[in-house]
Amino acid sequence: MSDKKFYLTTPIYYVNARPHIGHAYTTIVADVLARRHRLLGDDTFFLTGTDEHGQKIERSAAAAGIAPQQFADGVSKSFEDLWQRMGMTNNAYIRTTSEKHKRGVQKLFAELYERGFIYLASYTGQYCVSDEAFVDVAPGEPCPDCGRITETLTEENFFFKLSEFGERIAALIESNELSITPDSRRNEVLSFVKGGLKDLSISRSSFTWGIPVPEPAASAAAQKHVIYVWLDALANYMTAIGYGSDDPAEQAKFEKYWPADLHLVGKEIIRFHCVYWPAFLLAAGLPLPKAVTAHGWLLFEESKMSKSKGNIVRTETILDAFGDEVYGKQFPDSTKGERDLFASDVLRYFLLREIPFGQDGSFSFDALITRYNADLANGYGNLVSRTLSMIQKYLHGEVCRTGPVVTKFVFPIGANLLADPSVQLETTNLGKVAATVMSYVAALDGHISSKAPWKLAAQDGSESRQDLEEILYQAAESIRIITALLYPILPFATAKVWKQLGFEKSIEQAAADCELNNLEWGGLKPGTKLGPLGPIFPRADKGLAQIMTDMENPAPEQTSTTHPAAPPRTTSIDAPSSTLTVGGSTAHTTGPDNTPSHKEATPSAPFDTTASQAPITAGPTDASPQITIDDFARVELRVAQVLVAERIPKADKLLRLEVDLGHEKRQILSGIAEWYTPEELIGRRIVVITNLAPRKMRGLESHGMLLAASNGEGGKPVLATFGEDIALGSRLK
Ligand code: ME8
Repeated sequence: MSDKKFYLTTPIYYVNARPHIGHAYTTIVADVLARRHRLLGDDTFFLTGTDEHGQKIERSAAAAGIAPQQFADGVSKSFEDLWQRMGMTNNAYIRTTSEKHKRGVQKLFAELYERGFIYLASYTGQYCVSDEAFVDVAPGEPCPDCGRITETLTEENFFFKLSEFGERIAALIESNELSITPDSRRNEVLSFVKGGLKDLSISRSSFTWGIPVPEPAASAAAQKHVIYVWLDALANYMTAIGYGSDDPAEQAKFEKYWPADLHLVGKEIIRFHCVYWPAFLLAAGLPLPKAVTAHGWLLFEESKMSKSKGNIVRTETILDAFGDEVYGKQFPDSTKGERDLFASDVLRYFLLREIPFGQDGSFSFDALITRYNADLANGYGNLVSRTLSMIQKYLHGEVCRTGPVVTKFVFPIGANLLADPSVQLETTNLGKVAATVMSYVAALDGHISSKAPWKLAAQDGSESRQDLEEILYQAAESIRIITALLYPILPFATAKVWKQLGFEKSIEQAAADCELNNLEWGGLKPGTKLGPLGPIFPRADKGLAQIMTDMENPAPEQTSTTHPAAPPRTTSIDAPSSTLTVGGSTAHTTGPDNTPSHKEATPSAPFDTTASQAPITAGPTDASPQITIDDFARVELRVAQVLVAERIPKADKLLRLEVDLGHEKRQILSGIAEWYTPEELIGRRIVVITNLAPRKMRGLESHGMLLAASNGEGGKPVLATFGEDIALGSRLK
């Protein structure tokens, strides 16, 4: 046992949609590191959880037609269930709607207020709901981080004196007291901090789904405020281990584990963790986390996999497909739990091996299958089964060594292994470990082939018998070491290999007893009887890629109609917005077989000026896939009034409109110039799709789309409008 503690965290995930493999990636990396630190003997605490407050969640719940708490309960459970299916070893699962968290956040806010770091002021500026971030852009301009539409806010807010902390934070980063890796992220944060920090709004008063600002600050404000969701969320790292609790046991836990040793995050939230969070902690007089490490993004079809873009791969697809089709077919009597853990190993290995840590990396089902077959089925798995079956066949299942010890070490698993940095699972070399270990597998395979134990077995005489024993001992002992090295990455599969090697103690217990850290040659004792043998990694058929693709894109009749908080499987909330067939437009939204296609996930629109595109027509056509009510709810349709309409020079088909949505005004470009004069549009109440990603045309941004129906193919589009009075901004549902 070491006398060190190791507290590591993942981001807490938003509950606006169910998990995808991007979330699994961070949680897998954290679990690998947690297992590694436990086997080193560190008192390890691994935290994950869900981020459940804020405007984004409030709106998602409203779109689903259920209360935010009920919505959050459903999605948070789908994250928690998934981590359980995957055998994650998190020590706690924090939910920001839990009472213990709310108490802790209010304590932190009150602390900052009492120490004079919070003041009340009025805020007018742009807010990106998707990132839950205040952004420094002009009205109408998109968010500089995610490119989505920003909203103009004018609110009474509590402000945090972030501007006072720039120099201290820069010094802490430069001295590495707050370590940020990789360097590119460290430089990004430093240049942001050195560019000057502005005070930060840390409350919201225009909606209610959040933790109320506590007294005495609350009484100082004219309105009711909820705490800004990022202050709320970041505090989870402390509330989960007892901050804000009256219980002495919880307080002791906080004393023991805080500060965090490592916050593991995706690169897009580095600023929140390396600027805002340290500033809050400095202001509250609390110790800072020791390190923040940012990984890159999993890309699918070249762009970041994200819930709102809809280009996601669900982890459950991989668990079900690899679990049932590969493991389940080999072991028909296996439990679902075993199949899940097997498939989880496959994904763990792939992500660590394939994605250079810190960089973006593409995901594809083909690559997953190819890597699995090459490294696990044909590589490690084959090495184990050929070695152990030779011991079974030639040595009656017993690891023997009756002759003189010929060699102590087998290339390249040599005496220097303990010191070899390329097999130490640290954040800096996560991707390399799997590659290095696989190079050992290949070398050992070659060594066995060159010594040809099967030839030795066919010869008579004690010398050839001793040589046979020696080479098989070397192979089995090398497998023990390789298996110990791979345990944090492949906990399920290595447990099976461990048993087959004949160890009575399970690999988990050996890890807990710090025995896996013993990479000294000779850990496998001569005389050890092998356990029952069997395949570890059955080969995966190439056809599995199609099975997984089909699972991600179910035929319309398979699409569930459950609400987003319901358990998987449905495309409902994760479906790409571009696959929604509003009013029956199909041409650009479905694949050839009429299933939603990731490839064609570029939003296409009726009057988004690419006049060749099919307009949204009235009424479903036969070609339209069915959508769920949740799909429909994702499209935000609102009543707007045209304030300005004008032609755009050199764009015959395009009009530039300014529309009033009640609480905000927007610019929209529309390809209706052939059918409508600007004059006949001004003053009309129309329907606008307001949550489309902005598009740039002729150097101008379009922030939305008008709704209309065409009279036949290519006929005049007629704008949807209202026969009765209706307030601007009202939502169509
Ligand atoms: O940002 N590739 O939550 P979130 C790799 N609630 N990792 C990805 C990924 C991708 N394509 N997509 C998501 C939030 N992730 C806040 C965090 S923490 C106090 C609050 C992973 O649901 C990655 O870790 O948007 C990323 O930082 C995180 O999920 C964002 O999850």
